Amino acid sequence: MIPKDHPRYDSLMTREKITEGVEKGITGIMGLLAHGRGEAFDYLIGEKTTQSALQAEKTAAAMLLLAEKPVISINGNVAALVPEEIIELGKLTGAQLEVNIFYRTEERAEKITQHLRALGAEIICTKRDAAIPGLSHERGKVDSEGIFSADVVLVPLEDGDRCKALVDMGKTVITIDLNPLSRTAQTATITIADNITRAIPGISKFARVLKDKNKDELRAIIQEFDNKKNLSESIDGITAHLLHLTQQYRK
Ligand code: PTJ
Repeated sequence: MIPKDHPRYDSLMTREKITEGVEKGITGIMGLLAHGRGEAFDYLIGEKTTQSALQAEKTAAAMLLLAEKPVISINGNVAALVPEEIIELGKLTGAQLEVNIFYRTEERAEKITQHLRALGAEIICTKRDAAIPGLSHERGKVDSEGIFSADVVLVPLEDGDRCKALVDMGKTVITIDLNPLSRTAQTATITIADNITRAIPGISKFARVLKDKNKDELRAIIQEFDNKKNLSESIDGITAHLLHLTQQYRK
């Protein structure tokens, strides 16, 4: 039991969720490695949502709301960390949910689906009857009525190869990845360099505000956004945070 007044309470609770996910068979063992990497990058940005991430979250909300067919891809880490928040975002933006895991086993995919259903997810795309071109057999299988035919896909904590293959299909790809240097971060249409535990509620918050705006206002938000510039600002954010820390140590 982690005491609430522990200075690292939030971070430790997030760890508990990931390890529980592994115990329940929802999260893959590789998910622990990915989580550790995420934690390290979160330290580097100061464990807070930066201005550049906020801008990316706002743009992502506008894109999901403008999409004809938005889909949110869910893997083992996402299902363990933010299942309710993802379901809420889907409802707010009209996005369908699809379980799409990298280290695939049927058993784990089924457990994630059941986990989401138990928490109130209504429609989950579960077919694997279409293939993303350019990806080897198992890793490329998706639902023809889900990711395959989506115009906008939110793929948090995604592998770089699959992210690129989705972009190559002409889709608008939004990713959430604390590492602004990752291939996924570099390849996606929009990269949100923030912890998924903050990013999903952040996108939902913007979606609630933006859902009553007209389409031109949403388009204007998207047009203003430049992913390369935003990524460079994310890296600048890390540099500035480190500089601030070194100055404190030198005092
Ligand atoms: O459940 P599966 O089989 O689909 O597997 C999921 C993982 C995440 C294990 C798989 O997609 C994978 O191996 O991903 P990578 O290539 O390790 O990339 C995950 C990225 O997410 C890394 O760049 C991490 O820094 C980042 N990351 C990890 N935890 C978080 C995160 N980004 C945002 N929020 C986090 N909590």
